[in-house]
Amino acid sequence: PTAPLTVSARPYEYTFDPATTALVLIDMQRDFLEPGGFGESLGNDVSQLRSTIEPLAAVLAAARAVGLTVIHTREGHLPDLSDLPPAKLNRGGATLKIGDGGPKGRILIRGEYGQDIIDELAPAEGEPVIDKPGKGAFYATEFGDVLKARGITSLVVTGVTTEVCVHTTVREANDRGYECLVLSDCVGSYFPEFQRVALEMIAAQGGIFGWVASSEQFLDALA
Ligand code: C5J
Repeated sequence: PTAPLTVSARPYEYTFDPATTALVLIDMQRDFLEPGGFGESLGNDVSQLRSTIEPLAAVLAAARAVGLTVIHTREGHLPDLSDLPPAKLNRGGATLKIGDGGPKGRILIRGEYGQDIIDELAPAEGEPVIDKPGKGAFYATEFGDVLKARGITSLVVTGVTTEVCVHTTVREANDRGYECLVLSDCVGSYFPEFQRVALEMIAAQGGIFGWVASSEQFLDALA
């Protein structure tokens, strides 16, 4: 066992044992972060999310250096769309729907170029990559089993988008007993006001879903 570390965070200090903590990178995919993908087809300005890449790359490097478990997720669907309910397909009024052909391949389809993780944060050998059909990382995936098998009890959560897949995953995780720290500059939203409020919602009411800290505060704790 390693010594617990403490991060200055909201609403109060977050203490974690690196041996039982995973850094989770949610859906840092070309389809959300680059032009021509799902995010842009929904009418969003993808440049809004790109400020997360640099701080997250620094956190990823530091996590790897200290041997923290690193887990990536990718939102996406099977090529035959059998895991895509109409309740998801028909959301959003997009110009391109999930499964349609776009400049980076079929939108949010597993195996397509646009559905994969951006080069800057490419998974390293041995890091689990969880393919998920929903917003939350636990729904219809092996994520929970991977965490249990590795004895993980705390999650440092990053990725996009803050109010959608990050929030859903943090809520699912908290209900399952995981302590979640969300890194404020390593999560991104297409809507600045959603970003601010989504982070406040996590730390409000004594940390109803978890804790919030900056990447700098987290890196200070790891140093
Ligand atoms: C969305 C996500 N926003 N990864 N997905 O549809 O947040």
